[in-house]
Amino acid sequence: MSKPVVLVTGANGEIGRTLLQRMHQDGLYRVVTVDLTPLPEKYRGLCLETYAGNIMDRYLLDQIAAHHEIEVVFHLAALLSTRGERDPDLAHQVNVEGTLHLLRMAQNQSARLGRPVRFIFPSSIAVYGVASVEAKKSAGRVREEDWNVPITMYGCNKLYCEHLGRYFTENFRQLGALSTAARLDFRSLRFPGLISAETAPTGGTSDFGPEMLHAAAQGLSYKSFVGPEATIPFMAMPDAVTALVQLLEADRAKLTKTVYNVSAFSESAGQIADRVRAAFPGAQIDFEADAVRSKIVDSWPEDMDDSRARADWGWKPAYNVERAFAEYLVPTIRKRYAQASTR
Ligand code: AKB
Repeated sequence: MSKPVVLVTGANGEIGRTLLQRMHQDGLYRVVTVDLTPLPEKYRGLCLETYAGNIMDRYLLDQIAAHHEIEVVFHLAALLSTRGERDPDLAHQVNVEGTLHLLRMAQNQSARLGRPVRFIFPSSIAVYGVASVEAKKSAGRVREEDWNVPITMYGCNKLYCEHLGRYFTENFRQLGALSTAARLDFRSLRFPGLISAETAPTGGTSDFGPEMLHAAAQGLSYKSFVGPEATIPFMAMPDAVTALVQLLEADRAKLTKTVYNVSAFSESAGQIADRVRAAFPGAQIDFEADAVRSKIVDSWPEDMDDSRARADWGWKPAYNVERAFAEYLVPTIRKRYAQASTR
C-alpha cells in the first residue's frame, strides 16, 4: 500500500523547509511541493515531486492534482505582513485568490477520492487588532474570538481565509446536492512570530526577533525597526512544525474548533536582544523604531491563549524561551553560518 501524498505549497519558505525535513523523518507521506522558487537539492531529495510555479496558476494546480492523488494539503505560501503593506493588491491575490484556487483544487480532489482532503492552513497572530498599547496590556493572552479586527492586508487575508476554509468544510455548495464526503476537512492554527535557525525571515513584521539573531550570528550589526518594549509571542520553528503535524493527525471528532491559537513564549524586542548579546558577546543591536511597523506589532496581542489546542489535540510546545535559545537557536545557527563561511 503506497503512502498517501501530501502537497506542500510555499515549500521553500521558512516553515516549508523545516516541515519537509520533519515529513521525511516521520516517513508517513510522500511529499509533492510547489513554490515560486526551485527547491535546493538538499530538500528536493526529500520529495516525490517538486514544481516551481505560482499558486495563482490554476492550470498548474490542476496538473499536479491530475498526476498525484493528494490526500493532504499544507498551504504555506503567503505574502507576509510587511511585504503585504508594500503591495496590498499582490498580497490579496496571492493570499486570498491563491488560497481559493487551492481550496477548489482540494475540494475537487475530495469529490474524486470520496473522502475529505485534510487542508492545513497556517493563520497568524496578524488576525488580531488590539486597539491600543494599554488595551494590549490589559488583554494579555487573547482567545480566538477576541479582537478579530486586523490592521494589515495580510491579517485581513488570513482571517478571511479562515472563514473560507470553514465554508468549504461546512457549507460549500449548500444549495446543491453535495455529499459531505466531497467537502474539505479544513484545519487552521494561528502562529505567533516564528524563529527559525535554518532560514533568515523575509517580509514579516515579527521578523525583528529572528533578524537580530541571524545578524549577530554573522557578526553583523542590527537596527531593530521596533522599540525594546515591543512585545509579542514567539515560537521556535520545530514547535511550529510539530503543531502543524499534530493538528493534521488529530481525531476530527475531538476538534471543537476550525481555528486554534498556538503559542510558546512572549518576549519583548529588548529581552530578545539581551539573549542574543548573551549568546553572541559584542553583538551590535540598536533600536530605531519605524512608526508604522511598530504600530502593526503594537496591534498584535502580548500573547495568545492556546488552551483549546491543548485540550482538543494535546498541543504543548517543547521549547520555552530558555530552551529555544540554548538547545535549538544558538547551536543550530552557529553551525549554519560556520558551514556557510567554509563554502
Ligand atoms: C509576519 O510577521 O507577517 C508573520 C506573522 C506574524 O504571521 N511572521
